[in-house]
Amino acid sequence: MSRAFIGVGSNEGDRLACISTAVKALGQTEGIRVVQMATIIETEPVGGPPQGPYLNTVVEISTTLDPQALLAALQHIEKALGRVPSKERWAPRPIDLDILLFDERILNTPQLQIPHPRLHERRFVLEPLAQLAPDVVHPVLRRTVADLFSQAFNGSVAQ
Ligand code: A4P
Ligand code: MG
Repeated sequence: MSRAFIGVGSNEGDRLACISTAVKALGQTEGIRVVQMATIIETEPVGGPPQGPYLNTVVEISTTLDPQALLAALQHIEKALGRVPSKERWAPRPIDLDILLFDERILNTPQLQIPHPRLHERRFVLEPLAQLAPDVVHPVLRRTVADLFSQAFNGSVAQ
């Protein structure tokens, strides 16, 4: 059984409904159990073309899937929620599901990088992740999530 954290974002359509449908679908996927979900926060878009604000959160799961099978499951849910592949990077989307951390695994293939390569520079990821797992250690940077958050944003973890 592995412990993984999934970054969840939406900035198109009924954002709250998209997130709740996606999290429900995650929990209904064979081999995935949803353990906990962070507070949903509204965030300004980072990068990409001009677009509306996001709702973001992070979900902790326990899973028997390997990272590639988990990615396939996430992409299946994204597609079911009406996400169409975009040529443009960081385009608006009804749902984005990213693997942030997967145990202490480090993976660098063209299809899948774990930890997520931009995790440590993004408030919309670090804030909800720090709420769920402040003591989890980033296996490449060798810092806790709480450390990464306070270092990047001078933030303190809400209790
Ligand atoms: N991929 C590689 N590693 C991973 C991983 N750890 N988890 C590959 C998930 N996918 C991974 O992703 C493109 C490809 O990344 C996938 O086919 C997979 O093989 P995508 O979801 O289709 O495209 P994307 O999300 O536009 O690209 P990318 O580079 O993953 O974007 P980011 O860096 O995740 O940024 N601003 C706010 N406020 N909130 C957001 O949620 N999100 C983004 C997307 C930009 N700005 C944002 C937000
Ligand atoms: Mg993505």
